[in-house]
Amino acid sequence: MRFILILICLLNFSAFSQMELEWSFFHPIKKEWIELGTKGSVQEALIASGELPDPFYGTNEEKFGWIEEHEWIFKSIFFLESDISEEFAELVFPSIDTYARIYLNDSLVLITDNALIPHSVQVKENLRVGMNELEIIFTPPVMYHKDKKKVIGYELPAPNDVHDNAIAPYTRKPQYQFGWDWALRMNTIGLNKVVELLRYDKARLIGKLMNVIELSEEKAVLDFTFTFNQDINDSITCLSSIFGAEPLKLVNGVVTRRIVVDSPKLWWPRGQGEQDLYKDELQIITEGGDYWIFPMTFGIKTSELIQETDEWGTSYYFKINGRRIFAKGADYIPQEIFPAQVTDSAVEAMVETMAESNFNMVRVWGGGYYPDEVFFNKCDELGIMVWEDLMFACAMYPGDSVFLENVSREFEYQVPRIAAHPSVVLFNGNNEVEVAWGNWGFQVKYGLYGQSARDIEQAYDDIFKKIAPNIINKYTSIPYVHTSPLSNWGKMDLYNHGSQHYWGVWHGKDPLEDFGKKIGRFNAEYGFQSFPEYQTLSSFSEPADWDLKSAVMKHHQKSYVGNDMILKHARRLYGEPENFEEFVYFSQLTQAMAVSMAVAGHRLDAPRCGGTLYWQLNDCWPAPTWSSIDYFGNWKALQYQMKKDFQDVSIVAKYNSLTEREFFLVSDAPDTLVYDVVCTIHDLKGEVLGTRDFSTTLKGESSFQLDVSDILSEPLEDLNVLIVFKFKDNNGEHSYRQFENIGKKYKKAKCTDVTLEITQIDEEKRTAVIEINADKFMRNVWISSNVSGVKFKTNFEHFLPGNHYIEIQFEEIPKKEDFKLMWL
Ligand code: BMA
Repeated sequence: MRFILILICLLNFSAFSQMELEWSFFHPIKKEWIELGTKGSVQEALIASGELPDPFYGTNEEKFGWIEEHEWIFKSIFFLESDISEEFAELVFPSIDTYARIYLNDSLVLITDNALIPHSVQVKENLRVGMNELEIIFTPPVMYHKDKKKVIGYELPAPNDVHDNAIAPYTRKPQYQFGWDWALRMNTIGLNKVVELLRYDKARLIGKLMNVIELSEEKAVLDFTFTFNQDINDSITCLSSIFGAEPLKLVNGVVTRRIVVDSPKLWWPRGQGEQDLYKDELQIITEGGDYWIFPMTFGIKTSELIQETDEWGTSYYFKINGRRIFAKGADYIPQEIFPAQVTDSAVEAMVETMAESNFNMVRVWGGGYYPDEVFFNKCDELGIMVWEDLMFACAMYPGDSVFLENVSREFEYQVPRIAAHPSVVLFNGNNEVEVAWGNWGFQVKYGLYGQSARDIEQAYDDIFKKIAPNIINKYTSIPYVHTSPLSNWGKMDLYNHGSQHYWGVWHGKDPLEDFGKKIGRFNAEYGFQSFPEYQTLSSFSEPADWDLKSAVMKHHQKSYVGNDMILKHARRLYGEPENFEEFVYFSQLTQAMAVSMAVAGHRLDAPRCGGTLYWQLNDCWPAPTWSSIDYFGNWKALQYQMKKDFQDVSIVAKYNSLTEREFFLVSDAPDTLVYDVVCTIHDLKGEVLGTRDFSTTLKGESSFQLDVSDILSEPLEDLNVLIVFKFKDNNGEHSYRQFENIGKKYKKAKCTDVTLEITQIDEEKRTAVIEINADKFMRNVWISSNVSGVKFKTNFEHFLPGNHYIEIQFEEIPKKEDFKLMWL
């Protein structure tokens, strides 16, 4: 048992100590105790003990269902040498999953019902000198809600919950763990975070929030609010290392200090300015002599969501610090199916990837959990705007008083914590709850008419139109919208109003090129699936499974639409894949093309369009999904494509049809600048057939057509050429974009035409350069590695004959045999 004692010398010498508890749990069938460690779930412990296999491999997921049919008893035994001399002894459960009764030395001390918030209880009276026994009895959600229908008389729609007893919406637990169209079902039971026994003499500071009340160039009016876990009422001095001292009153454990900052430094999204963060050190001293000292980092910005009637319909765009900003990014889902396994460094790496890929926004999607501080801190630092969903998705939710009180507690905890971060620009009530009720046929499927329908609508209004906005407005000026999308896909006029999740290609029958044509006022979701690379496929399958019809591939495809949709569109673009390997490659190219078409359409549609967030950035297990980065962090073709398409100043291709496209220089940079673009058209041997120079002045969110149609005397459509654009972006950096134009008589280069060498290995920096020599033109060259930890700076580029260099980063010194090339 780890025991950490931190003594802090304060005015009145109060102590603070933390003890991390270790657990074991009782196996209800084997009737034995199993070690858990300090955190984790029953499922993870049974994998670690060898009783259960890797749940991602093959169809192993099916071996985990029985766990939900038993109650699980956890036990922690800890020793206290002497009486507790401190004033308080508190047990803190930062994320207990989910329905639990907690007994300390045989007394029931706490009952929990929400894995999305911390729970804590004062236990000084229940502790004793010597051995102490803490016991938790977990009831799995399916058992806890076995009588759900009896309770309210009808069933709440929960189409993603794959259990016969679908109860996801009744349970305040990450909804994706009940099954999703990109996730296995893994209904964890246990402790997502470490449980601690805290001992201390004075109240604990449990909340620090800064809210921007007013902002202009001359001044910012800010309210700082500090919250303690005890109802203290006292006169205090609040001393800030930036703003000096002020006498104030602490009322019921809460104090607010108003500060006026002259000529404030602002926090801007990346690409728009600096991410200025103030680093303050605060001290609060009560008249009674209690004393707290703590750091506080904050950033000053305002955010507005502009929803106005205009010439097209109803707008939906963000203004940060009064400036309109076009949002670019993706939807973020939990990084692991087991929340306890997400590490801070993995979260930071994910946010760094967003910045590297030129995102300026991420949407935290509502079927997961509220991210930890590390996520928001990194977004603050790197200038990634956060659109934060409240955790509700694709189901109808209960409206009884127990549930409403539960979600109120959840918002009361999460909203001020999250709102304290300058990167957060929007709270959104839920993912697709309203659109589901209106369009997914729930009424017929679940027989919801009359009173039951009215109850469901009332619950919706109570949660998303009353409780959530009231709590959000109480703490922050960050805007709130009750749902996303506000408008469904379908009829053309629907694209003129508010936020949009465009699923017409995947869930409908629209052709791929509609991605660039059906454009909402703000595109918060749209996407296309692909398969992850071979190394990832090998982690859960054998070569014998590499067939779309194999049990393993079918098992990993969780979307009802299925693998045939990928094949259908891939075939249309690239022809019949010769083998599974080629299918995987085509799937990634098709996905990159689909989303790229959409992004070009969206960027060129500004100011009608206010932003573009594709579905989905990442994965929580290895499988074919809509992600652009696979479970192991490998970039798919889409991620490389987005890095280019999202550059603040970029060249994008607008597809009028699959064969007809136009090129545009597009800018989101705030400054007005002159751009010079050189276009060169090469034949596939590399000879220059023609060039043209373009020059234009662009001012934020504007574009300029680069008409290349008459550079050559023949129509481009009939030629096999490579079109290359070179330009300097708004930061003066050299950029280039290349687009192949392949007509009919095209012959793919043979393997004998290509060589690969590894050069410039730098063992210290862990970098190298891969040199590829091609005798013939190679289209969409995909280089992948069969050892993990290799990162390619560029990928899926077109190569004219000659030498090409790809910078890589590695973990282990790479060998040439580790790499594999595919091309068209
Ligand atoms: C939207 C998302 C997710 C889903 C995705 C793909 O509905 O909000 O629920 O995974 O589409 O179907």
